[in-house]
Amino acid sequence: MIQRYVYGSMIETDTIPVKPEAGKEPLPGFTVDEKEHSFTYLLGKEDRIYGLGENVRGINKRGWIYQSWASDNPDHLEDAVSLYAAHNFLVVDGEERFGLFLDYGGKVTYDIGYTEMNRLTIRVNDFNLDVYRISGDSVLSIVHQFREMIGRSYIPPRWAFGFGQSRWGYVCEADVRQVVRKHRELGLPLDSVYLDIDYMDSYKDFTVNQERFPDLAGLASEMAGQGVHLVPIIDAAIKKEEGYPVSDEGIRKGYFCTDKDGKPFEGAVWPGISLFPDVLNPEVRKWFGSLYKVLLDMGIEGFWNDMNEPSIFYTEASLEAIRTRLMDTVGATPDVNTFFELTGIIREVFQKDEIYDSIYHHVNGKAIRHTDVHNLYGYNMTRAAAEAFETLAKDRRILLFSRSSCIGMHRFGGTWMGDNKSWWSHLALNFRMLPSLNMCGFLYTGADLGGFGSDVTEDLLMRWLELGIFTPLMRNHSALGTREQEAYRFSDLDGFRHVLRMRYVLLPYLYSEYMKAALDNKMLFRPLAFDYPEDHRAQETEDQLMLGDSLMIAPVMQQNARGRMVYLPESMKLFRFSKDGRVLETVLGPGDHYVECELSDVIFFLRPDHLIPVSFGGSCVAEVDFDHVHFLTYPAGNEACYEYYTDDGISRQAAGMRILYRMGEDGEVKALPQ
Ligand code: MIG
Repeated sequence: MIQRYVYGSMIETDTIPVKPEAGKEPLPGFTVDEKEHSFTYLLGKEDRIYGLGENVRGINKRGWIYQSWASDNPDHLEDAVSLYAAHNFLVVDGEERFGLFLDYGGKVTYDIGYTEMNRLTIRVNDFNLDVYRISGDSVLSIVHQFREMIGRSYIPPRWAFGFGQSRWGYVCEADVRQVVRKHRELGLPLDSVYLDIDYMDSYKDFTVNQERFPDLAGLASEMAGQGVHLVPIIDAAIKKEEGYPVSDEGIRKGYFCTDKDGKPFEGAVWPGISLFPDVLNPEVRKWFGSLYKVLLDMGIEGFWNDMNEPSIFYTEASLEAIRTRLMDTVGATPDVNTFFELTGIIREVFQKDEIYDSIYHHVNGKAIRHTDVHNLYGYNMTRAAAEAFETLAKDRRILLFSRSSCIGMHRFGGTWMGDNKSWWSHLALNFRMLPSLNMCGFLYTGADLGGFGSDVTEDLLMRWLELGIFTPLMRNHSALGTREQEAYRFSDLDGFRHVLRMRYVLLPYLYSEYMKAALDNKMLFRPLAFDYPEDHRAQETEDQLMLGDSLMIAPVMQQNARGRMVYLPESMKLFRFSKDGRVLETVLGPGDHYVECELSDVIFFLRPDHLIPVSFGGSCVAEVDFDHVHFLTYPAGNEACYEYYTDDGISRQAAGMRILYRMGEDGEVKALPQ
């Protein structure tokens, strides 16, 4: 059951395609303080809080303050309160059980047992929002109802489930060719190479640097011949430059966000002083989306949208304030306090709230302060592209994912988890975000495998890939200046080859489960607590996840570990695939087990009377045989069935087949007649 509550009058977000009627009675269980702009709920001692999509900390969110405020925070530690996206959906599970969604584009603070351990206080910036309360008899039913309401999740082309190699630092054709050649020569599977900002001319969107990429269309088709897709980045900010058509036309037509006087707002990002397309305005969205055509026409079939929080390094005004402050120190003898103040002053300019306060959108003739809709920016940039693709690429799916997002964007594209670090703690953090993102409709997601910032180690990359083989987006990405982290840079080539190949072996299952999750509004990754709600140990397990109908995953996320403890809520069959071809299958009873997992081993667990369709792999998705699958099985006395979804992997309609496979008494798995 979903109930809608209206407070003031919200700025439309287009998150919910068909809104239920609003009720008149007050929001049950909450104290609503209109002056404080807050909603307060008393938490039971054992209540668990799930959700908030992309954010820091645990699967159970209790015990911290979180903020919905899309932020560019490449150095996030445990004390961050928000990351790149803003996802306003949570579920309280305990004495009562309900979901809560805030339809709102501004800043929201969730004090979940931080100020007081038994108090949940949600505070919004201004009191104009819709709140939805969803009740149900399980967390999964609540999430399902929510997902039905917000609409179907984005479906990428099937090749986007292949392995992608990326680095901020591939600056020319030769760099791209080298990556592909290395992968093909060494038998490392590969489906895509990502182009970061250096493919552009002076960081200008929709341009190509003619010296470094003299023939991008030619390169794209050469790569297609090798089963590889090029995926260029598009940044939110448009370089302000006379003679650059995007800048000129946008200025002429009034398509950029403005300052309070109605002049185009200028902020500095990679291209230098830049303008920000007013993508909240439908006409601008149409225009901005149409610009992608230039790259589609070159044979490009996928994009990643970056910097769309939007990230703004500084403005002229904020620089001037720094200059003035620094000038004050000339000739003076600064004391220690001044010294520390000065070290912070430049850094603090970055993404300052005051900058956002000075930006305006213009929608339907009305000016809207950016601060009130900040979290909707990345969503609408990505929506602009997706809506354009509906006509520019009528019949086929285009890969599209975004750094910033808000619920609603899940219909238009996927998301990656933004800049992380080559840290074991970020591997674990990225793992824990998978189910919370799924709750919010984001199914096509994954992290920068190996970590974006800082220097990776061989074992961290291997372990991260061992998680990555299960995430829909499987991309190794790293930052300029960090240690090179392509798999072929390291010594255990057999290990990396084995791990990457396992992705392709598992693809029939992974794709089938992804598609069913998208089409049926289900979660792909679930905390154990959602599947085994009565099991106290399951409720506390945050380093294992259910994946689709049949699997549980428990990756090794600790350095120098050669295995790990795994908790089984029921009996399961452990599979361990080693690089020398050995496959171990052992049934383990419920309870705790130490499971060995050498550095390049791939382990997972199969539920009783469940099946997993697998293939013999391939060096790219096109080589995987989805029509003739075979099965990993764990017969445990009952009928074991699997509903296998398959389609052509590219049509927009995604009108595939669902084939029911059943395992007979003899252990043979056969398709049931349709
Ligand atoms: O300020 O384009 O998250 O993936 O490599 C950094 C360069 C800008 C941030 C993205 C990252 C990308 C990088 N970008």
